[in-house]
Amino acid sequence: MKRISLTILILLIYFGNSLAAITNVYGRDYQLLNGLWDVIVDQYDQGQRMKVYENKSPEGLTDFYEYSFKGGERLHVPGDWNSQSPELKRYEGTIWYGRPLNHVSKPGERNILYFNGVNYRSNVYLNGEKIKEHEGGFTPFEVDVTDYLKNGENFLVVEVNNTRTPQSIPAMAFDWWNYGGITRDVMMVKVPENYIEDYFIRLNPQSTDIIDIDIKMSQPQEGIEVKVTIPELNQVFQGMTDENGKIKGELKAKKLQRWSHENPKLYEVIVETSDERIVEEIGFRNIEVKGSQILVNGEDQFMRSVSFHEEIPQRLGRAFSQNDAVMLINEAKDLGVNMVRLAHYPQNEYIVREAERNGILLWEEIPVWQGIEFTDSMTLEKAKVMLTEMINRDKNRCAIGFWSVANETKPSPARNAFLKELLKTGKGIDSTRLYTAAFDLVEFDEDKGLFTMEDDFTENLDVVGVNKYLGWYHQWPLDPKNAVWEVITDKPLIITEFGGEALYGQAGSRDVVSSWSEDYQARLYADNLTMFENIPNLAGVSPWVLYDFRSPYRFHPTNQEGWNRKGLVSDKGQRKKAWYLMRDYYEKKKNEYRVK
Ligand code: GCB
Repeated sequence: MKRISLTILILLIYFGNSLAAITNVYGRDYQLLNGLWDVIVDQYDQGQRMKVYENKSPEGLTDFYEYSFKGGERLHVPGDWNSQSPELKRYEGTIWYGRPLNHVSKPGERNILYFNGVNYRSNVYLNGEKIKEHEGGFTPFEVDVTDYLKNGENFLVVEVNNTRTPQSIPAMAFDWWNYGGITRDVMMVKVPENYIEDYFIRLNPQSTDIIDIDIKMSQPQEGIEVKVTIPELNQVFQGMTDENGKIKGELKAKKLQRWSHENPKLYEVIVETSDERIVEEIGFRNIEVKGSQILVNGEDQFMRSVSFHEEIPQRLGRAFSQNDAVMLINEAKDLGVNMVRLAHYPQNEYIVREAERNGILLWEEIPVWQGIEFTDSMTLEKAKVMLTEMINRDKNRCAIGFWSVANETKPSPARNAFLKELLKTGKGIDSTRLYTAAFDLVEFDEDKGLFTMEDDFTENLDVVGVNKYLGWYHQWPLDPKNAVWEVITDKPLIITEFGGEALYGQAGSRDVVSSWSEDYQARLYADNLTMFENIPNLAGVSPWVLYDFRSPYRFHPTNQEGWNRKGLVSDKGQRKKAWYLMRDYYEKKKNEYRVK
């Protein structure tokens, strides 16, 4: 009993104030804290002992400190550290970031310091005092700093550490670069004393014209009037908060045009109180499952997808800006996609919003990627926090069609319990999306002569993703045109990964895997596309992967050199032969599934 309560206490201290709650930071009054920050590279983790967060300078003749933020290295924020200096290319450890912060307090104004993404652990200090800790590299976190700020100059310090550990998510090894640093925008968001903390505005899943509204103020105060206006639809909702500071309501919008791939209609939505006005663009659409079909706005749709990492291969670094988002989304669009699987973690908001503007549905997932400690209760709490932060950030984005809780996990009671908890957490916040996960469990059953899969956990999901590398990690057990699948037949199945490696420009035999040639890769694609015709419940495919990406997993000295070469497009942006096959396949699928 004692032990249990102690664990709970530790979890509460650790995660209790971790959750980013504020919705739509980019629609608010904010100041970017981007730019060059002073840094201290702390390879041996001595900064805590030296209290570098106090940012002291010597006073008197006998005083000295063996550190200083001033006059040393500087790093760009946002930006991973690995791409900013050759010495930091493979760095895994601690870097201290520091910067001055000027402040003039205004009556009735609160200041929320908001980090869009820091990989992986962060400790935040303001004027020498620790004000926040956070774990997780791909979701935002915030801290109300109003009471810590003084007028004039303040000093902000963030200790960032990207050391891999067995209890991290992702854990010890993963097939992408472990970029460290303050990789996304840092903002100071200015809000009134009692502000609109959170809202969830979406189409009622059972209707084509009822918009459901949930609003939560930062303080549990009754009787605050909140208004939601959609000018183009001539709709206004007005409500009063209850004693918890919450409002529930709905709008009926007869002439609503639903967001779709063909017409990604977004409406200006204004959420306001007498003290605050937030302007936002929101789309409205339905997504549901019927048998083995995925219906978008009631129409059976084939998911023509592709995956990419949050990486600009040409720059050898993490994507972090609107320009980066445009580059990635445009390359995906050229392939003819109507969906993107954001691999393998929530990517920055620029990417999500750019996809939405382009009518691209998104599969968003947390980095529960192989090797996770499913028996560890702290790990589960971390995963829940990540899922919550992801859903809180993006629940108003109609582009999000799928929340995925895991990639390539193996059945076990501990795994099942862990993932079930995640589904419960997710659905507790948002029950309007399809819940899913990707598995690599499909095998060829010699006796039946069929591809099958065993994993009872899939019963809990709306859609099942399958990663299967036939022609690469697995040999074909039979001619692709005779390769029939009987896999979770009562649900929609998306092939969430398939593919093989090729070096752009490398010619070789289309029959030899080890040729690492474009010719072999194209043949592998042709074979897989042939097999896909024999998957009765196939609702979409997502080749792995759009771009070659960097990965310390990949040792081959001439063909890989630290790159996963499964890209349809090379790291320099050149399209490989398989790209053209995929584009033609998607053109064909688009015509087969044309929206009436
Ligand atoms: C997978 C993983 C993905 C890897 C890929 C590969 O199954 O989900 O993260 O990058 O295989 O290339 O092996």
